[in-house]
Amino acid sequence: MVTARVFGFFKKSRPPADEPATAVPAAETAAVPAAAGEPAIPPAATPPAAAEPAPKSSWAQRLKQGLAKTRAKLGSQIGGLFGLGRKIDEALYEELETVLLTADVGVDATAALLDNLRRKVKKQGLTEAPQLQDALKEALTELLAPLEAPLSIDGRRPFIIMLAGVNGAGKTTTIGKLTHLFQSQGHSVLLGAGDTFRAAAREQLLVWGERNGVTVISQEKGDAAAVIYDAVAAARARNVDVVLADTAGRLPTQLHLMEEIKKVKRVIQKIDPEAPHEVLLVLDANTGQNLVNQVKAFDDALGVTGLVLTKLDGTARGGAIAAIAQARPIPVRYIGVGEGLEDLRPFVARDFVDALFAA
Ligand SMILES: Nc1nc2c(ncn2[C@@H]2O[C@H](COP(=O)(O)OP(=O)(O)OP(=O)(O)O)[C@@H](O)[C@H]2O)c(=O)[nH]1
Ligand SMILES: [Mg+2]
Repeated sequence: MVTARVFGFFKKSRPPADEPATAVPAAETAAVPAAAGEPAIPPAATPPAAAEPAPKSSWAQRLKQGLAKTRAKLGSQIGGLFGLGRKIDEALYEELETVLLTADVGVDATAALLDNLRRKVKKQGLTEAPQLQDALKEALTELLAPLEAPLSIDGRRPFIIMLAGVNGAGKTTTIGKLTHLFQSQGHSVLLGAGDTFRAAAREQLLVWGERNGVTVISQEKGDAAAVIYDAVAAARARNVDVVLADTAGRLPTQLHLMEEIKKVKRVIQKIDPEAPHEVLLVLDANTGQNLVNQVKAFDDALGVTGLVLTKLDGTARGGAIAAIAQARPIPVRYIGVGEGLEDLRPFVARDFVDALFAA
C-alpha cells in the first residue's frame, strides 16, 4: 500500500457547515512527507532494526527479561526475606512492607496487600516464611486482576482509539506497535498525526506508517482536532477497521493543552457520538508512583478507558502498577517491554506476577 497519502475524497468528506470550524479546508491538507528542510527524524524516534527482538524469543521470555530490573528490586528482595527456617512474624511483615514501599507499590496498595496477606496466612494456617511467597503472589495477582481486560475492537468500524499522555511516554511508538498487532490480527489500520506541534512528531508517525504499510493522515498546518477529524472521515470512507490517533505530549497541569485534547475528543464525537471507542493513556513506567497522579488527572479530564504501561524494560519501578490498581483501576490494555514491534502485548496479571518472581 502506498503510505502517507491524502486522498481527493477528503473534499467530499468535508464536514457540513455546522461542523467545527477546526476542520481545515482541503487545500491545506497536504500530502506528506514534508518538504526537504524538515528536521531529520530524531534517532530515538525510529528504533533501529537491531532493537527488534529475535523472532525465536517468546513473549514469556521477553516479559521476564523486560521485568528484570523490577524483579531485582521487588521479586528478589522479597525472595530474600522468605528464606528457609524463618517464621512468619511481625518483623517479617515490616521488612516486606519496606520492600514494597521502596519498589513503588505505594502506601495504599502496600497496606492492602499486607492486609490480604495476613488474612491468607490466618485462613491457611501458614507459619513458615517460604509459604508467604506464594501467598504474596496470590495477593498481588488478585490486586492486579481488575486491570486485566483486553481491548476488543469488534463491533465498531472504524474503531477509533485516541492516545494521550505526557511528553515522551511512548505514545507514537505504541501506535507503531499497535498497528503491527492489529495488522497481524487481520485488521486494516489508519493513523492520524494529531501531534501538530512538532514537524518531527509528524515525521516519526510517518515512519511508523511506512514500516507497517499503512496510510497516515497528516497536515503541515492545522490543529490536532482537524487532523484527527480528517483521519476518522478517511477511515470511514475507506471502511478501515481501526484508527489510531496520535496526540502531542502534555502535562495535566498545562490546562490549555488539556483543553486542546478535550477538543480532539469532542470533534471525533461529531462524526460518531460513541467515539472515541478507546481513550488510551500511555504511561512511562519509569515515572513510578507519580503515575497515579497522571492517571487520575488524565482520567478526570478525558475519561480514560485504558492504559498502556511502556518501558518496563528500562526500569525497576514496575511495582507502580500495583499503586494504579489500588488508586484508579483502569484496565491496563497493553504493556511494553522494549522498542521492537513485538514488544507490546496485552496485560495478563498472572503472567506479570510470575515474571516478577521468576527464578
Ligand atoms: N525501552 C523502551 N523504550 C520505549 C518503549 N516505548 C517507547 N520507548 C522509547 O521511548 C522514547 C519516546 O517514545 P515516543 O513514542 O516518541 O513517545 P511519545 O509519547 O510519542 O513522545 P512525545 O510525542 O514527544 O510526547 C522513544 O525513544 C521510544 O523508542 C518501551 O516499551 N521500551
Ligand atoms: Mg509522539
